[in-house]
Amino acid sequence: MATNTPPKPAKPVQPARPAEDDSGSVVLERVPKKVKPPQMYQVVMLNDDYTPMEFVVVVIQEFFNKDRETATQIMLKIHLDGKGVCGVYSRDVAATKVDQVMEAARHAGHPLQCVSEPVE
Ligand code: TYC
Repeated sequence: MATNTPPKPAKPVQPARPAEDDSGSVVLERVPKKVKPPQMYQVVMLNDDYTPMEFVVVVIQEFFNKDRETATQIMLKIHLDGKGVCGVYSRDVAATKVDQVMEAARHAGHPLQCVSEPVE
């Protein structure tokens, strides 16, 4: 899926359900909340024929906090496979990474593209 996927609407909080205690009084039982971990998003970089390899390596090092060795491996995977995951983040952080990469590429005059997509 592409970058600007709207967040899923939050489910309503689980209501307390009415019940009766031993004396017949109506009481509200606490229902345990079902808490799920937040949806995570992977930042995927796409290959193109024009962006220099060195630029991609530096971008991956700078914005995804990878050492040069790891950044080079990720860049080569993108170059060979057409795309590759640079990191996995919460929705807002992933969107910020995409913006940072796209702005750096635009500023340098390279066509490098990057998207975020929900992790399955
Ligand atoms: N294919 C580019 C080249 O040969 C290098 C490249 C790698 C570009 C990864 C983009 O996301 C990318 N110069």
